[in-house]
Amino acid sequence: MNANPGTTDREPIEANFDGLVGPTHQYAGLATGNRASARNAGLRSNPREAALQGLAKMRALSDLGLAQGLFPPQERPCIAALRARGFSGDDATVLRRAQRAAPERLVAACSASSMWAANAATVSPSADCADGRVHFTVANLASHPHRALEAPETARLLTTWFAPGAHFVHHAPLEAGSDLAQADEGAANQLRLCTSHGAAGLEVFVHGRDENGDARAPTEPRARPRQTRAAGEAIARAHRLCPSRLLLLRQHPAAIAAGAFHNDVVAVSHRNLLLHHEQAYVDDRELPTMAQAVLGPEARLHCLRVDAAELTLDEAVASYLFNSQLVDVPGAGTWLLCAHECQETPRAWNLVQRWIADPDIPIDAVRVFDLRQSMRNGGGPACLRLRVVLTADQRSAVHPGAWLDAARHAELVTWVERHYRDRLEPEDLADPQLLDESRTALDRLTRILGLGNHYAFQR
Ligand code: SUG
Repeated sequence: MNANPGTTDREPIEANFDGLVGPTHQYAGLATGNRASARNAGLRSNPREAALQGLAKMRALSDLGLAQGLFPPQERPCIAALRARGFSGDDATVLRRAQRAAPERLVAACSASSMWAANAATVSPSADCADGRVHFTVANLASHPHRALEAPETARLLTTWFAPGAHFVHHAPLEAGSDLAQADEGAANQLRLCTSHGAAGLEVFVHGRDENGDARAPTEPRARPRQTRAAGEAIARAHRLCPSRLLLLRQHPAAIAAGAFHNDVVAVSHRNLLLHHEQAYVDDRELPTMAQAVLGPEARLHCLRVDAAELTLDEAVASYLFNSQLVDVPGAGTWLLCAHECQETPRAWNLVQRWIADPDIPIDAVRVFDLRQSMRNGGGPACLRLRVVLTADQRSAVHPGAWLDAARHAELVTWVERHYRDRLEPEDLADPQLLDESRTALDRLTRILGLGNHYAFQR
């Protein structure tokens, strides 16, 4: 396995680490404010197709010459979470009892939500941090029980892939607090603007709620913000970010109510380019000035603000246009990687065509991905990946099992085809056979990736 796919020079690169979809991928309607999750609750899912769709995206990026990594799925069903709720007996009994007495706990304990790696952590490149190391803060995902379960295993994985020491620093998930005052959903609410990935950048942390609001306050669920300002402040301190290169922005309540439960549903940044909906923020007037100051007077900043007249918030959420990935393809410029739903939303697709045709806008090509299995739960291309900027030395310090190339892709496709079901109904979740299949699959995966005894059931 080539641990250094892509460019050969020593320029820092941006690597994408995608969450591999797990064998219990399902539609449980668990996510407040997420329209797709609510709309598709109870549908039959296809975990095999979901995993293959995700792997196809990873393979495509790797084939384009980008550094592509992956995060293995988490252990689900999470029997420990059910035992912690007082369910006892052997594992099959725990599943049965939970299904009878607390079905909502069972579905949460089965969610494959760790696939949305943009929510795994907030990452600051070493160029932004006073100690010159890459900082990670695991997201506590405290606003939803099925997502809060992810944090401990995410922390274990990140320290395996990025060994703490000279290059990487890891921070535990923030204490969320009883009023969720430090609720944190990771990089999905972080933007970064810079001249090149290796240069110091402006980090923008986006929140839906400041210290005066309680996430449990009786607002309409779909308008309930998930991320807090206090979380951004705490992360900025922990990561040792420079205050002049930090901006905290408030999400517009209209965007949250329309289904932008994370900022990455209405905005995406890539080096000196920011693409966002005009209703993304309450007040973003400071952003261009601060970004220009960080980039320097010579640098060109592209802030592409899409008016509601061109694309409504509803269209933005339906198309997931702003959840596209923007990547530098070696020798071929900047590409926008979008979901099928973007192509199927006429005004979103027109915008993409216009941007590509405009020589003044640094987007050169578009590529469309079929991620429908994930999209039905509100997870688009950008949700599925965590970006990590790495210097050449940092890159060679990453665990070799973390990377995906054509050979590993082929191995994982065979693995998925052998171990994943092609249909899963809500009532299947308590099937002890599914637990067995999932554990067998994950056990094999740890061998493929050289992960050791990563999962609790292996220890
Ligand atoms: O937290 N959906 C996820 C989708 C996360 C998308 N991530 C980003 N935007 N970065 C969520 O809302 C749905 C699970 C279910 O209903 O079964 C869910 O958790």
